[in-house]
Amino acid sequence: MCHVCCFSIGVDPDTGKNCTDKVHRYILVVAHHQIFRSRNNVIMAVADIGLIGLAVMGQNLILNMNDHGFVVCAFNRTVEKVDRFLANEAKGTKIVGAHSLKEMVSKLKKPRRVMMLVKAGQAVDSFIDQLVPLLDNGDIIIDGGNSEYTDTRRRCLTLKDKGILYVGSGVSGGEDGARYGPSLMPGGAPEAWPHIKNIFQGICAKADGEPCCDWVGEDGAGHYVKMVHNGIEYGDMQLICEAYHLMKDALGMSPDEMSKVMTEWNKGELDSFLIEISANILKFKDTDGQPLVEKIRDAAGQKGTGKWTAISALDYGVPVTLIGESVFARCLSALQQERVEASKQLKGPASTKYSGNKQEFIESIRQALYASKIVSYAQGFMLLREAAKIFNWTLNYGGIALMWRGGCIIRSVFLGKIKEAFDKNPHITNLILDDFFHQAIDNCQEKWRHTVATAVTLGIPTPCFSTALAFYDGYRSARLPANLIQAQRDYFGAHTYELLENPGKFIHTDWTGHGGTVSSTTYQA
Ligand code: NBP
Repeated sequence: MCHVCCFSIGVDPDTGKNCTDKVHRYILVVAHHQIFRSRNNVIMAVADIGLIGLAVMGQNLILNMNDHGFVVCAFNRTVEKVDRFLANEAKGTKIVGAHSLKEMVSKLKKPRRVMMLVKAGQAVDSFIDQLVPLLDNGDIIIDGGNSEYTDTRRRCLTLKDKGILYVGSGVSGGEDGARYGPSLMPGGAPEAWPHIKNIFQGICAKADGEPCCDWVGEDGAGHYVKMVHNGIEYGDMQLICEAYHLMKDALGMSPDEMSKVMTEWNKGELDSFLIEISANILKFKDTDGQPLVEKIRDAAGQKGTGKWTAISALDYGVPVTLIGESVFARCLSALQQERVEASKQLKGPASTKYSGNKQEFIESIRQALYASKIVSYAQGFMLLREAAKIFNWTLNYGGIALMWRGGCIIRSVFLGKIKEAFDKNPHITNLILDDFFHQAIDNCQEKWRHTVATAVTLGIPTPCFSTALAFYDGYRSARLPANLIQAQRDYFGAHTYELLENPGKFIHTDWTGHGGTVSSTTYQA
């Protein structure tokens, strides 16, 4: 008699005898069921989470989850990649695979948790469409890609009607972060959080022992916060590039010298991942012994999240000038051939060399970088505050600073100070009004101005240092020249204006003596 039949009637297959022991009979029947189920392709729900997308982020996140004791079921559109992954990177782990979404879903414990790490856009919608018929009420779909927050809002709403809990989570830290601890920014259906919290807070980076992951807010909040994070990343990168440009052109420093300076900066208030890698990049030599960085074509690429942040800032009327300039700086860099031609014709100052004290100017640049960075983060949080108002999100700003404190590309010591500022006063109007940052800008102000003025004199572009300073001066101005703009608008388009002494009451003036008294309500200029 075969083992299955023996088990089914309670016969010990080794002895052929009827088993009278109750417990043993029970074990035999359970064994029978297990063999029966596997022979009939009834699959056991063994996995804590399913993960779709076996490119760099997906594979590393799966391995990270496995390290933390979670059983992951892997799936990918190109199914051969599942087998390849199981036979190589995932060999010897508890990771299981699936050759179809149906198989993956059948291997998941309930409520089922499915995370996607696929190309943002149509691929996400396509997987959602295929998953929904396979899932039950209360199951969870998580999108860990760089999706636009507007898409995440739409998906949250649509899936809510279908009883599925949808989460859009920012994932930052690149390949290494995904493998050993990313910064995670989940938002969406709040009912999902208790079911994913253990996994998310288990695998994320830790800063001073605290997880760099917490619930961000409703619908698109997670992806919005990730978008602003990426915008700030654009700003930080451009600021470092401006410091590099000044040291290289104004001071004539070599990459090795600049690397040493950045290594020093990384020991103080600028301590951050991006300064650290910039120091490493500057000292990196090509096979011929020459610095590799100087051989790289100066045309920056971009995937869009910086641009989305700037668009969002324009949409909601928040002056996020530094991120905007950093996106435009990449656009200008991309016109490389045009610039090469223009450089042959357009003249600047006779010399780009700084004639003052080199060490003092290096310190000025450092202070300009620090003050500009403070302005950039202040602008980023202004945008988050406005978006929270518009979308009715309850954002925990100190928590967001902590999420960015470790694991992600903009991780830095500085973010700890931002968390402290929000802990002290969660309702602070603007970060630069916090005592610590206010004082820090005061300390840097003179050298910041000197750096920008020198850059202008020498003809070295520093769009982000400059715009940060212009923002600072604008923000601290009780009176700006916008009164003239209002007068101009009213002059040519009867747009009306308010008087200082009577705010809220809009009036129109017939400036030319031949205009009418009717004001405009529709024309915008
Ligand atoms: P990619 O962004 O390169 O995406 C590769 C994955 O998307 C593969 O699984 C691929 O399947 C799948 N895919 C594509 Br491409 N088109 C598809 C379609 N039309 N339908 C279904 N699946 C499709 O991978 P990644 O760099 O690991 O990034 C994953 C997500 O995480 C992206 O949204 C990315 O923006 C985000 N992210 C990336 C990083 C990073 O450092 N790379 C950091 C943070 C966030 P296939 O194998 O069959 O082609």
